[in-house]
Parts: sequence; C-alpha cells; structure tokens
Amino acid sequence: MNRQKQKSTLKMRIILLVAFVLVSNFGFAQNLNINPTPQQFVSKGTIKMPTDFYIQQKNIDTATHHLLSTFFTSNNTNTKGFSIIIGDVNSKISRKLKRKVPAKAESYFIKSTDKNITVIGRDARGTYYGVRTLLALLQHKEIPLGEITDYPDVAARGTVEGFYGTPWSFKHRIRQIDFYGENKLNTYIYGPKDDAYHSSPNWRKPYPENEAAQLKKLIDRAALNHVDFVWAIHPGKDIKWNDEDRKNLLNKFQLMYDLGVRAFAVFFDDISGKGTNPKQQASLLNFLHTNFIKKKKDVKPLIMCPTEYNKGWSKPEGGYLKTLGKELDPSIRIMWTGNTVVADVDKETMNWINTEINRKAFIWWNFPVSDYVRNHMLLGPTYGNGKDIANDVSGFVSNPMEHAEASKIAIYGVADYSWNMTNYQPEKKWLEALKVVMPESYNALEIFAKHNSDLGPNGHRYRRKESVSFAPEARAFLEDLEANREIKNFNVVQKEFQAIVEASYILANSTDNTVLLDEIGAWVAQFQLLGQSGLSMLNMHTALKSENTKDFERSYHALKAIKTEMYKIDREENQNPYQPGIKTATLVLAPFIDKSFVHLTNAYNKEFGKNLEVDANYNPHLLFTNVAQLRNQPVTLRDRTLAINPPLEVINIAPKDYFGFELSEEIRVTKLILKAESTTAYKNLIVETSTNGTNWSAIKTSEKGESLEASINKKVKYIRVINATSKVLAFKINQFWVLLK
Ligand code: LOG
Repeated sequence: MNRQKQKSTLKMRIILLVAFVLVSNFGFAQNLNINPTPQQFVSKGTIKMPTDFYIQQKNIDTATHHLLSTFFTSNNTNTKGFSIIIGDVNSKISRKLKRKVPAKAESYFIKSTDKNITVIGRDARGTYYGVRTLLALLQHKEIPLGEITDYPDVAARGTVEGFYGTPWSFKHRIRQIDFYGENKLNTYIYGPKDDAYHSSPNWRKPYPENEAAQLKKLIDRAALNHVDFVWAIHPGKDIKWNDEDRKNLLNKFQLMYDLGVRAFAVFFDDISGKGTNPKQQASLLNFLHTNFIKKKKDVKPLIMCPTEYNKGWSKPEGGYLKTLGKELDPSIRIMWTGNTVVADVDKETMNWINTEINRKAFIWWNFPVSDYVRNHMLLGPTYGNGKDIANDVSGFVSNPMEHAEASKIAIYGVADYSWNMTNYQPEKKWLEALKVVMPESYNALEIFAKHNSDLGPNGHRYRRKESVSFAPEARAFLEDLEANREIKNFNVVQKEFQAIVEASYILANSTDNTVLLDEIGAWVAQFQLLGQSGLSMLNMHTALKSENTKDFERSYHALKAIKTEMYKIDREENQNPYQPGIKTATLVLAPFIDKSFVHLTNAYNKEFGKNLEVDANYNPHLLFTNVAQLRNQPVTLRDRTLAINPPLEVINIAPKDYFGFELSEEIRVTKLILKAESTTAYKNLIVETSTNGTNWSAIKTSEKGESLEASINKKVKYIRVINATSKVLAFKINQFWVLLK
C-alpha cells in the first residue's frame, strides 16, 4: 500500500470512529418519555437516583417556585444532597453553560452530571419548562446524564375553547390548564360560542359576580402554569361602528384586565351584516391596540379571528383579507382555519394566506371539535398537518370537543406537534396520551379509542381514519361470507369482538379517570352492545353452517334485541338539538356487522324457506339544494322526521336559491318547519312542493313563535324553501325538517 492510500484509509477510520462515538452518545430524546419531545438530547449514561437534593434557586418566578415545591419538600432536600442549580441566563451561573441556552424565546438547557444538574432558562417561561423537564427526568428509575437543549418550534401553542355547545365547566378548565402546563402549552384562548358575555347579547356587560370570581381563579391558575389566558370577545353580531361601542369594548377589556387577563382576542367569525366590514374591523382593532395594549404595557399583542377565516369562504375580489393584511397593526395576529372550515394545514395553505395577510397566520385547527357531529367521539391520533410549517405560523391552537377530558388525547399530540414538529410521531404520541389520561386502563381505552375516531358523514367533509388494523379483516371476512367460502379469519374477528366487550366492561368500571368516564360512558355502553351484537352475528354464522335453526334464530333475535337497546341509548342520551344520540364505531365496525347480519339472515331465509326480516335501516331520501354551502350537509331520518343537520355557520341564499328534500318516492308530507336565528328572512321565503321537480306549487306559511311553519298534507316528491326576492338572504338555520306520514 502506498503512503497516500495508507493515509486516506486511516483518515476514513478516524471519521468512522468519530461518527460512531457521536451516534452512540446521541440518546434519542424520544426515549426520555417527555412530552413534548425535547429538541436535542446528548446522553452520557445514567446514575442512581439520589434520595436527597440540595436546590439552589437563582432567578426564578412564582410559577417555577411553586412547581419545584410539588416535588422538592423538606423530606427530600438538605444542604448535603445532590446539587440542583436552577436559574435563567441572567443568574449567577457558569458562563460556559449559559452560552448553551438557545437564543430563542422559552428555551432552556439542562446539563446533568454525576455531581449536579444545572437548569438554565432563556426567560422565565424557559426556566419553568426546564424545571418541567427536570421533574420528568426525576421520574425515571435512574437519572439520565448528559445535555438537553430545548425550545419550541411554534411561539403560541395550545387550545381555543371556541366551539358551539355547552362551554367547559370550571372544574374541567382547571384540569385543562394544569394539563397545558404539564405539556408545555402556553396558550388557552377563552371563546366559547355559547358564553353570552363573550358574544351577543351580553358582550358589553360585565360578568355576573360569581362567574367573574371563577374566571379570576382560572386566570390565576393559568399564570401558575405559565399559560397565557387569552380572553376573546365576539362582538360582530350586533356591533355598531361608533364611539359608544368602542368605549364598550375598552370598558369590557378593562374589566377583564382587572380580573388578571393580560392577553386578548377579538373574533369576527360566523357573523353576517355590518359587522363583517374589514375596514371597520381593522380600525377597531388598531384602536384597541393603541388605546389599550400599548397603554397597558404588560398586555400581549392582540389576536383576531377574521370573518373570512378559511380559503373556501374568502372572496379575493372583495379584498377582505388583503385589507386586514394592509391595515391591521403588524403586531396583531390573524387566525386561519385552512382551506376550509375544518382542514389540516400544509405549506401551500400557509404560503397562500401569509401572502394575503402580510404576516404569519395563527392557525385555528378545528380538531377534535365535534360541535357539528355531536353524536360522535373523536378519540383518534392528532395527524394531518404539515411537518414543515414551523416557520410559517405565529401560533397553532386546537379547537377541542365540548368533552374536555376526552379532548386531552388530541391535545397531547398538539403539544408535541407544535413544539417539535419535524420529529412528531402521531401513533406513538397517541398511545402515550392514552396512558396519560388513563394510567391503569389504557389498554381498554386503546380498543375503545381506535374504533371511535371518525366523524361520520358531515357538512365539512372532514374525516379521520378509524379501526385501521381491523378494516382489512372485516373486508376479508365479508368477501369470504359473500362468496360462500370458509371464513379464514373467523377467530381474529371473534377475538376483536370479545376484546371490545371486555374493554367496555373494564372502562365502565375503571376508577383511574372518572372525569373521562363521565364523558364517554354512554359511548362505552353503546360500544359494548356493538361488540356483543358482533358476537351474536358470529353465532348466526356458526349456526347456519351447522344447520342449527334453533341456535340461528336465538342469535338472530338476540342481535335484534341488542339493536333495540342501542336504539334506546341513541334516543335517551346526549339529546342535543343538532346531532342527538350516541354513535359508535361508525366507519368500519357497525357497517360490517350490519352487512354480515343482512347477508346471513337472507341466506338463512333462502335455505330454510323462512322470512326473518332484515330492516333496511337507512335513509332513502336526499337533500335537494343549489346552495354550495349546504351541498354536503347530511340529511337524517328519525322516526318520520326528515331533517337537515343544522350547520353552525351563516348561510348565504342568493335569489332563486333553494334548499329542501327529494323524497325516494311520492310520500305524504304533513308539515315543514324552519327555525332560523333571525326571523326577518321569513317574509322573503316561499315553501314549494312538486311531484316532478319542474312544476312547483306554493304552500301557505305562517310564523309561529320563532319558526316558519307550513301545513302541507299532500303527496309530494320534492319540497323546498326558496328565496323569492332579488337580494341575497343571510341567516343561520337552527332547524329545518319535514314530517312524513
Ligand atoms: C367556528 C367554531 C366552530 C367550528 C367547527 C371557526 C373560526 N369558527 O363554522 O366556533 O367550533 O367552526 O364547527 C366554526 O372555526 N364555524
């Protein structure tokens, strides 16, 4: 070998050796079991957990002090203990170590050696997060040694309590805020649509005394968790663009400031009329910025939710977004839900909106909110958003379900995604989340949650995967069944149904999270019945194969009885006026059992000359409309009431636009009811019926209380409400249904 070659081989060896040492010392931050996953962890082994600690606190605030006191007590601290030094970059700590703290807001650096642990934060919140990580390290059996360098990818991370329906209770909000602190989420935007003092009619008025007192407690709790409690106001339904309402807003902000609020938002979503004017909105926001935010000095920049808050609704020709982008003070953040109301966001989404509004949009992610599918539980993983948008967003908040505790499964994922985007692993985080919300019964919860993730058909067309590992089994089973072959995976399917029944028993009697159980209980009961019905279906199959008619009929009747029980739960629990009832496993499991049941019953009838009935449990009628906003709205048939799932947004009905139903055949219709949020549109609407969709006859209507009513009593195939004027009518549809004979 010549010298040259020898030299380069040696060089190669050294490079490889160095690479090996580097890799072997780079522990995986994922293995630390900390949520969110730290950005960087260089591992240097472990040491035995000390029993006593010596805490040296430098510059730390009340929240961090309080957090430390939850672990370090007089029982495990003394001056001879294992040294822990905590401070921020301004504290008296080794300069060499302070230089390792990333130059980013909320960052921290931890060095742990066999002699001591040093935690240094870039700022107060960074120190707090460093201590959160420290306490998580101390939960391990041995202390992991090495260096952790950590910072959030997204500046504002958390939730917006922004859904329609019952606002969260005080107790739930406290639990949420604590959960945010634990998971390094820093933002809780308070904006429940059904809080009358957030929106119309009472946004101008102070909260009643007891509500104010509770809010104050929440605000204090948020401070203790380093969470910004952002109080939002929703004045657009009836705001007047005059000085008086400006004063009203300032006054309400001051009242909230007095309760301790130091961050504010103004929402203009889901409104119509004068309130939607972008110039006026911008001018008002700038006014609040100058006369409140700037004056106070200790209040965060404003956040606003625009009226055109998604691309589908934005009308570029009207220049709404561009006006906001140009006129709003650059410090004011603008929220955005994506390409549609309910959407996942990616690079393209961000590029488009950020150019329109001249700043980084603040993402309002409408997941796991279920206010438009209230009969479903959304317990699946958090996934779908781009992993390359960290630098394109000014904030990322999730709008959750009215079921606060159940929403934690998704929020846990949001915490990791928004902190450490590129390393985010949806499934791994989902499994971890289940363990966090149910430390003992998480295996049972997993079985329940994996089959309760999708939303079912909905007007926003947003869907989630569900029963992922079971779906191919269901397909294979049905194929064999329909081809009259031996069912190869019978045992696998049986095992799944058994697991469902058992998991439901375990959950229903679990004690490790009764708050969660209160929310999901009715769905668990329904899920158990579904599993049981699956087992009866399998029994029908076995009995048919062995030509045991007695067994077949018993299982057949059992399955029908189970369905009756499920029907009862659906009619008794969760009876909200929007999507009442309790639906479970609707994407894969329920249709699978239904199809198999129908197939087996038909096969049995044929073979034994019987006629056991199979009820076609579906709705044959269709929505009939030319209004784009309504096109995907599901239509439900309950008993004899045929209804549109009422959408939550304002619907714009252009001249000659209509909405109604196309029946499967001519059927006698007795009554039509429309309940709109404002009754002023009623005089401009006509109710019409038709037998062929071409020739229409008008029906007399009357206003009864808040509804528009028509008594019909004739056989029709089409029935609709039509805008008879030459103007666009804009209103919310709270109820729309017809009664079939
Ligand atoms: C509302 C929100 C609601 C969500 C899902 C925004 C900005 N506003 O369609 O209050 O929870 O959609 O139904 C919305 O998303 N309107």
